[in-house]
Amino acid sequence: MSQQASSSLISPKVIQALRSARYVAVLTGAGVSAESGVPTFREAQMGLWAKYNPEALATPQAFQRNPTLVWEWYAWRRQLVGQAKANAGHLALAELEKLVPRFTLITQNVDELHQQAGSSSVIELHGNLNRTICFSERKVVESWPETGDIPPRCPNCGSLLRPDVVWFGETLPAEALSAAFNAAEQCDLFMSIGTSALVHPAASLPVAALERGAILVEINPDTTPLTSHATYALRGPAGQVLPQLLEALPEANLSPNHQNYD
Ligand code: BV8
Repeated sequence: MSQQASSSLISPKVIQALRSARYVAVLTGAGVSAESGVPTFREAQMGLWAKYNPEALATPQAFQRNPTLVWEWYAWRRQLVGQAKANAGHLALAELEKLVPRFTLITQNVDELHQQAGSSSVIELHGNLNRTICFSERKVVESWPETGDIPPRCPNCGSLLRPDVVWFGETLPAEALSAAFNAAEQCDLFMSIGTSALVHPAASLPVAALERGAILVEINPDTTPLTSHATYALRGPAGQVLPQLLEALPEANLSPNHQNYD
């Protein structure tokens, strides 16, 4: 049964679990970037995009039906992300990586803010909206002649260009996905942070960790389908909870039989 804790009252048991962990795997979602001013994927979109359902826009069908609209949506998100700064939650995760024996960061986010915060190896399950690929060749295109076409066209084959993100109905990058499941299956502590745990196969990662006996910590101001399965559910914003976890980590008053791994 999960222990519900508000962010201001993180039980010493969570700290101790984190302190004792040999291998921490983390899955982040759009909630981790919320405090950087990047709207989460499912919260009402802002302004011009308020009338669109992101799930309906993030599909190859939507792009083929209206490439200009989908390209403009990503261009709007790209400029939002371009102005965003990594927040205290991103920075705390970059710190945590240095404090545990083994650490893997897996993200569903496409905003590159974990890399901006200094996280060294980030598994991007859903791609990266700062990268552009050719719709047909699926190869990264670094630059293209500005012809005013929206979307621009591939300088190599003339097909439309698209953001290098995984749309609904598209398979995830095989290497990233298998690395993510390896981490989930080998870790002894899994953290699900800022995700509604609705999108598969990413949402199966915390379950895979639980099935292998890992401790599951969820950090989210709201409940999700995962909350009742979490060993510890910390109910608060990542930008507050993660720095508190980091602060408490070194001074954790460990039980006498704690085995020091460092
Ligand atoms: C695939 C990139 C083979 C583009 C995205 C099994 C079961 C059911 C359905 C499926 C299944 N297998 C496949 C599917 C279909 C589908 C799917 O999962 N559908 C769901 C919606 C039912 N999956 C796919 O199509 C995947 N492809 O599996 O291929 C296949 C295909 C078809 C059928 C079978 C197999 C591809 C999925 C990837 C889609 N691309 N994004 C883009 O970004 O534009 S997913 C999109 O959702 C984003 O990447 C986002 O990251 C991701 C997950 O959402 P969250 O990150 O969780 O964001 P959300 O807004 O939902 O939640 C934010 C959370 O943060 C909330 O809980 C909130 O409370 C919290 N929060 C808010 N503030 C804070 C906070 N937390 C902490 N701190 C805060 N301050």
